[in-house]
Amino acid sequence: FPYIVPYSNITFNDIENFYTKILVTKKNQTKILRTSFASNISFENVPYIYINDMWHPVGVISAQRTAILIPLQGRDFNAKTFIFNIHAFARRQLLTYTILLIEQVHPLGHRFNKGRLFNAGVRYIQNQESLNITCLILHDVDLIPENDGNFYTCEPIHPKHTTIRVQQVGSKRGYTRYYEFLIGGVLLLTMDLYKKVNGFSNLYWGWGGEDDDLSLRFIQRRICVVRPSDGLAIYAALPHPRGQRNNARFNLLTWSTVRLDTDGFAQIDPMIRFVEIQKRSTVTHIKLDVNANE
Ligand code: BGN
Repeated sequence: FPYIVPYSNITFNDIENFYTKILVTKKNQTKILRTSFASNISFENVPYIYINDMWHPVGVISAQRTAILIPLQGRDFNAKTFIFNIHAFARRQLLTYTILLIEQVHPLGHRFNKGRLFNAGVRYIQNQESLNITCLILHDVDLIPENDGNFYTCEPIHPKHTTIRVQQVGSKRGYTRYYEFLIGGVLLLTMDLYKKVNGFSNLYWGWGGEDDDLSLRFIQRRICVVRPSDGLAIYAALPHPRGQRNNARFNLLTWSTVRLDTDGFAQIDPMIRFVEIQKRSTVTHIKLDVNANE
């Protein structure tokens, strides 16, 4: 039966306090740092209720039913900070939402395959029909949105890329801007759009390129990506050690569009095995073997 967790009792000020401080926990260290939180968007302090694996604002009907998908391998220290901050952010925007941690736990020591994790996460959502998700948010675990005007809503015919400017927490170098083509970091899109491009390629092992591959898929299907304005699309990046690079990424990208229909979401099932699904009110933690039957 539905129950309300302590979050629903906290006030606007509490949430804002949480938000202006980012907890960085790396191994045994815990630091509290301030971000450049600069919201001028007003909102009400609406209580939230957890029903059938989704968080709902009480007395409000959200326009969309949103799933926030976070692929990861290890990096628990980032995940905790992320979850803590993203709940408050989603509630200030009155979203009806669920958060899925999609973790690669097997094979052990194998390089990260973010594409497979996203494809698996979307398959899980599709199989849970009662969730009835209309908006997918593909989110890096180390990025915290800093402006409430950066709306986490899906556009009907355009994917939305929201990580335009990113600032390392604790760094004095200011915001970094990436290249026009980039869609990595945070991407919002409908289930229909995800299927239209056959999701992500399953072939990228290690850091880099899988997002550029998805970008090429959109171009091939003549789908334009939109972005919020510069001032709104700002993020704080949490510190973490570097992942192993994928040296095959340039070759893979060369032939990306040729593989669109035969390498992606439609082909994911035999490659994955759900090792464990842990449901908590704060997060559904899906643990995966991403190299099954290979
Ligand atoms: C790029 C990576 C992206 C990554 C961004 C931001 C590649 C492919 C080279 C053609 N792309 O360089 O995957 O999201 O940096 O860090 O490595």
